[in-house]
Amino acid sequence: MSYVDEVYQMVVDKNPAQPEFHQAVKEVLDSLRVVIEANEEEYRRDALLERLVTPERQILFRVPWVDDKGQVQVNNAFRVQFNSAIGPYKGGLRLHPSVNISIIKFLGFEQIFKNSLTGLPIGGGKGGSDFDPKGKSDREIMAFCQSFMTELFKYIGADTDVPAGDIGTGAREIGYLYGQYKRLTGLYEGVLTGKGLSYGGSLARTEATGYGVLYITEEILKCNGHDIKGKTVCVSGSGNVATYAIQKAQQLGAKVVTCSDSTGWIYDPEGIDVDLLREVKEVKRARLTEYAAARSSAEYHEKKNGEHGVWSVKCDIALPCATQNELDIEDAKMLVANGVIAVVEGANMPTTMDATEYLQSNKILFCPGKASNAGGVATSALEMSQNSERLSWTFEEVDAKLKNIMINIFHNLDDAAKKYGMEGNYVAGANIAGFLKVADAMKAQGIV
Ligand code: NDP
Ligand code: 2IT
Repeated sequence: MSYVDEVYQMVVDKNPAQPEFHQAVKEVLDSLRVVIEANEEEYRRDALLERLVTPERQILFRVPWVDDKGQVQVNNAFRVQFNSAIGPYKGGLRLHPSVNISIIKFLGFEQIFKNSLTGLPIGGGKGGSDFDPKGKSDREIMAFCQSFMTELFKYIGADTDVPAGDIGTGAREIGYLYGQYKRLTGLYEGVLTGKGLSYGGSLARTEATGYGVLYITEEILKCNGHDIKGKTVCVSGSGNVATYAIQKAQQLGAKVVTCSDSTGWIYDPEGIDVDLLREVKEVKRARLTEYAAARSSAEYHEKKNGEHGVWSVKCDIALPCATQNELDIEDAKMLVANGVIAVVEGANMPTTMDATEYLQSNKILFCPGKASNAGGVATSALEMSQNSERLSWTFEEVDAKLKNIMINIFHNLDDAAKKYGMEGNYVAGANIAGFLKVADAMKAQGIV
């Protein structure tokens, strides 16, 4: 058995019932084969892959809190500090009922390579809880966040581990988490990113992930002889990433005709009205039915199992921005049949492995999330820099840096794919480029 296959088998055997983690490891290791085989003796001797797939530290804890009825609730919470070879652990906190150790480990593993691709000094980590923020009062959200931080604060710090937002964790949650960290430690430091602008947040961090997806999309299209202007775009999701992906796509002259949430999706042939979407989702925290009710050009479709949702709409560019494994092989076939040119992932691992292979074998430009959604964490790292120097940069300054980072990411992964004989395979390019820096740092730091 090859070294890659042995390590993958070890991951499956040692981490049973963690399908998302297995999937993320398989995708990365498979595309690293050429690099691993060229250095097999050294990597085997140093157990480099075994160390890479094993988190440095996993913290599992309970979060008790009291709901508005006086009932005590208990949630499971996680922080996986995966790899600190190139910098302090960095990665978001996901709050969603589906959260478990498999999901946090897949996200933490992906984050290692993503953070490496940004070119900034940040290691990989991820955390979260199976707490469901939907339908909770502000007081309940605060009670949960304070209890969560009362345990988490022991393990994080501006130079050790810096959490941020992810699904279900936005500005409100980061604020409550920050307040409790400060109260417990007495430290006013950049321990979280995605903070509000009045207490150390960075301009453009809110927009960064979605904007970054579009900056890289624009560059990919340009380098392959296409122009984003005038293209039709299908987006899934209607949260932080989706909203600002839609906004930037429109600013670049594309027309975005769909968005979705966990219960349904919108087809709006006149183009999604971002201001209305923000009002419905960010202010009212309501369902997309409210968007449809307020806009005559929009059709609302209830989500149904076995149907393709937003991927059934004809488009040139597809941007999955909701959650993992939301775009499967049947969706991929539908997109290809409808003439899609590019699929660029805004979410983490939204495309199943067979769908990815199908898109690639049909010569669709396919960019994996660890490259295309890296603008969020990159701007988080810029927030850390601003906190360290106790200054804040203008929106234009941060946005220009973000754009530059996204363009560099594309050229790094494109070059890596070419160098290893896989031109146009951006999955392999991203994994190889991300891996090489981390492997080099791990080697230099010895067996730790
Ligand atoms: P939000 O919580 O702001 O939005 C998530 C969106 O996805 C909502 O529309 C939500 O619908 C939908 N969604 C979530 N879970 C599911 C599910 N299980 N099935 C169907 N729909 C679902 O999260 P973000 O926009 O921040 O994150 C979206 C994706 O982008 C995630 O994969 C995240 O890991 C990734 N990401 C986020 C970054 C960031 O900076 N925020 C950076 C890089 C990647 P509903 O409202 O009904 O729950
Ligand atoms: O998946 C991700 O990159 C994020 N949720 C953002 C992480 C961060 O630290 O900004």
